[in-house]
Amino acid sequence: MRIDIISIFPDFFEGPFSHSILKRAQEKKLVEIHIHDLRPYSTNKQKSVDDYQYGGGSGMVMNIQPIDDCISKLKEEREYDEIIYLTPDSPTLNQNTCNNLSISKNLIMLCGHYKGIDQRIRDQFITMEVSIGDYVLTGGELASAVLTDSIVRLIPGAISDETSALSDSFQDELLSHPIYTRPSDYKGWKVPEVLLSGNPILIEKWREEKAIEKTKNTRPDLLQ
Ligand code: 6GU
Repeated sequence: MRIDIISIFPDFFEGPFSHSILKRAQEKKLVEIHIHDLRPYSTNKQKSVDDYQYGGGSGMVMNIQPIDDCISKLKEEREYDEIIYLTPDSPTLNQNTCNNLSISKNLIMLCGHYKGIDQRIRDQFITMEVSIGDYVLTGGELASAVLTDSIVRLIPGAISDETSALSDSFQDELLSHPIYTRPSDYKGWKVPEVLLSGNPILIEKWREEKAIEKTKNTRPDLLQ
């Protein structure tokens, strides 16, 4: 998989993609992540990438030209499965969308800033719009890092224990059951007896009950 991220803060991504599973997935060549600084694409003298809003109103709008040139150049080089714009005024990301995107070959993610991008970019280029939740971030960078993480971990081989991605919360519409590790007794706080029983049938039954109980209490909407 190849992911091209377009941003006016390219340095932002030095952190999120250089650790743990995302780092290893790149080392194993399961994914190539390319960050594109939008500013050099601007053809005006000040290299500006935003301007005032037609019709008035507070907040700047990202210009068409630098984004057009950047996306057009990328599209000349390869075909993209999706050109994604990260913005809060979009459908909310869920596990199903992550699963679908995880089988893509090439993806572009465009990070919005200020009030947003010129609508004509959305009309002409964007094939998919994603929000990561009902709250507002200062820009699309964090959102694209979240989206990238959620997709890359699903690429076969990215997680050493593949069954672990399958038993994630949300993969089967249930939240995860509680988990424990050693010691079995810490300051008198004990691990549930059944997990020490060695009986896989009882353990599976307990985990399912706990997952349902957890989902009922925390996210009843998932059980609808
Ligand atoms: Cl994708 N962008 C911004 N700026 N804020 C958000 C978001 C995206 N998703 C939720 N909040």
